[in-house]
Amino acid sequence: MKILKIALTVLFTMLLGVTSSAQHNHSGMGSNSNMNMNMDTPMNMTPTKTTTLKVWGKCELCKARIEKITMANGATAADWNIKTKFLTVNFNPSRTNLEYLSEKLAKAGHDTGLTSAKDKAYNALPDCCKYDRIR
Ligand SMILES: [Cu+2]
Repeated sequence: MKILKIALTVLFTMLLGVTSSAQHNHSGMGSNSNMNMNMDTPMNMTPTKTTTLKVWGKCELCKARIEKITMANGATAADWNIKTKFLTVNFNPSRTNLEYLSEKLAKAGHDTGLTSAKDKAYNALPDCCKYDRIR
């Protein structure tokens, strides 16, 4: 019985070690592979942050694209309002940040409150998504 207890303790310690080293290896931005695993890990003590960013767009396709890009780049929640053009985003500041998300959205053709999309990126949007640019 005692041996079993020791074996379990060792196993548990090993599992803990694996989990915590896996977490440390994630600097966040490039890879999405293990994102779901880390999102709700109780060991992850950094509080998430909710903020808004103006993102220009036009239709439901824009909404899907904007939210998809935001989620793919480290956000834990994303909701773009088609009327107000505000993206409400929740993220862990140790994983991503608003400037980074903004640049990714601009690369897909969406101007934001922080970043202007290149003309080339805007022109590559489907016709239904060509919102009126203010600049
Ligand atoms: Cu659209």
